Parts: sequence; structure tokens; C-alpha cells
Amino acid sequence: MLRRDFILGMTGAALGTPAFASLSGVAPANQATITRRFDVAPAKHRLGDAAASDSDLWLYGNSSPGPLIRAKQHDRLSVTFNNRLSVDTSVHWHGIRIDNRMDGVAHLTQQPIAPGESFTYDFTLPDAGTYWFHSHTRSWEQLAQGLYGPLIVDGPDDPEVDHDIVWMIDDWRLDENWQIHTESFGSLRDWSHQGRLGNWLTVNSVSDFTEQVKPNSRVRLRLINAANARIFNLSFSGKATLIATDGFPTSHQETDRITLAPAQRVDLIVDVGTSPLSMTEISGGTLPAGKLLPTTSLGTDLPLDQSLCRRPCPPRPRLQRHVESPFTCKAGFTAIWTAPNMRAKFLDCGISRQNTVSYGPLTAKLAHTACG
Ligand SMILES: [Cu+2]
Repeated sequence: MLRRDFILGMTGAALGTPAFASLSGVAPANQATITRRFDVAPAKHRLGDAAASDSDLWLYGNSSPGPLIRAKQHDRLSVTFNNRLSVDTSVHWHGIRIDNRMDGVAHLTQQPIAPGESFTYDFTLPDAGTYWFHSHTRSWEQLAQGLYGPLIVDGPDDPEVDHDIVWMIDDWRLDENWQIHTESFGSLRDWSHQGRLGNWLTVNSVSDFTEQVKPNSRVRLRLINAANARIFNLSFSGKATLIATDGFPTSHQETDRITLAPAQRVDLIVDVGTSPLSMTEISGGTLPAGKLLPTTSLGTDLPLDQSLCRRPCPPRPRLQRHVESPFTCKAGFTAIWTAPNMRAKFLDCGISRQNTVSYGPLTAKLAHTACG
């Protein structure tokens, strides 16, 4: 079968939101600068098997997904994009707390990068975790044509693993010639129903993706949903431990199911023995998505006990918030964070108080107004 149609009754979700207002970070003394330069250009990429035709995509650095950008927490990132497309573009850094002028929302936080022009995004990475970057000009078209890539920020508390793997999951809407279905860009039917759902499932732009790992290894698996509208329901053939969502540590939960909405990320710790561990998309049937394949030629590790914690467990979440005087806010609140002198402003409330909040390595006084 040429195509894997999986039609779901799922709700679409918007991609990308403007970041918080302003960050006035002070660079640490040992701050490194990661400098990269990518073309944003049309390119061919084979999304199917050997019998498939190349698809005409738009890519960063001639790579699908875009090239992995990896840095350490508090590093400075300086990435220049040369627009070789015939249309405007811009780049959004999804999940990064960032100055608005670097946030990439065309016509809102910056002028778009015109054809033939370049723009350098230059900012400090305040938090460790799993992030990604993608076009934010006519996103519904440019993401769907391949303009996205992973951004991984390593932190001092990262768990010790044998493999640190990024899987970007996408559903492409392809026609019978393996080309992007461009006629449906901006479809009012999509916009008024479920968003742009695709029909071809890939991990790292490969169908039924296989990644080789050492037998008996511990893997950090970083999942990123790069689809326009698809909410993936992912089932694993073994147990995984959820350690982070949307870039930030969470309480550890053992699971064999993950629901991942567009733009969301989860980080899992997976202990692989000597048998493959499969990830299957189960929303509309059972589609193989990705597989971790133990391969002895990569070397072998000592057998793992059944216990996940034979080796040091991942550290407990760093994201801790302590409010000295508990309060109840029935009306809901909005917190606006800035760093490094973090402030939070709670709306819909009446009484001001001072509290201490610790957030990773930072501790700051928090002003909030309690409800009721
Ligand atoms: Cu986004």
C-alpha cells in the first residue's frame, strides 16, 4: 500500500505563541557561543521507501528534520538563516524563554526574512530541555513542507544515559506522487474542523524508523510532535519513565502510553534489553512509528536488572515552586515570568504578598496577589 491513511477525529492545536516580554539575562563567565548558519531552501528528500519518489520539501540546511542544534544551559546561540526561498520566512524557537525580538513571529516581533536576505537569531538559553525551532511565517504551509528542527539544551542535572536520542514525529499530507499536497494549504475545511491532518507518518522523516542502540542500554528518548494538527497516541512495547514535558522536568511516571499534541515534547527514560523496543501510533489503527534496535556491533553493556534504578536514577525534577503562604485562587491566574530576576504577576486577584520561589538554580522573591 502506497499510503498509510489514518483518519482521526482529533482536535487541532495552534503552533507557536509569542514568548514572554523581555529577558535581561546576565551572561555567566564561562558562557560559550554556539554559532550556526543554515540555508532555508527547497530540497529533495525521500520520505518513503526505496520505491518512493523524492519529495520536494523546504528544509533548513538541506536536512529533514533540520540539523540538530545542541548547546549547554546558559550558552549563547547565534544562528543565521539565509532565505533561499522565493517567499518570506522567519524562525520561532519553540518553548525557549526569549526576548521578543528573537521570537520569530513575522510582522509581530520582527519583519520577515525576505527572499535573498539573512537574519541572525542571537540569544541565551535560560533552561535545559528539549525544544525545537520552526518557521513562523505562514506556519501552516512552511512547517508542513519541512521547516523545523530540534534544539536540545543540556543541563547539569541531566540523567546519565547510554544514548540520548531525538525523535521528531510528523504526519505529512502527501499526494499520490509523494509530493506535499499544496492545494490544500489554507483549506477552510481544515481550519474549521481539525486542522491539517496528514496521511504519512514519519519519525525523523523516515517511515517506520529504526535507531540502533547498544544492548542493555539506558536511553533518553526525546519526542517532539512536529505535525500541524495531529495529536499522536503512542504506545510502547516496554515500560518508559516520563521525566520531562515540554522541556521541563516533571514527576517521574512509569508509562507505556504517551499522548503528544502538536508542538509538545516529552522526555522518556527507556531501558532497552536485548529485544527491540517499539513505538506504535495507535490513534487510528496500529502504525509502527519508531524502533530502538539493540545491535551488538555497537558494543554491549552489562545486563540491566528489572529495576529501573540499578544505575543512578534520573534526578528528581528541578522545577520546584515553594509558596510560603498557601493561597487559593479560584478565579485562575496568569503568571508572567522574567529572568534572572524573576517576577510573577498573578492576575484577577486583590491582595499583594511576597513569597520565595525557587526555579532551578534561581531563587527569587515573588509578588503575587491572593484571591478571595
Ligand atoms: Cu512553535
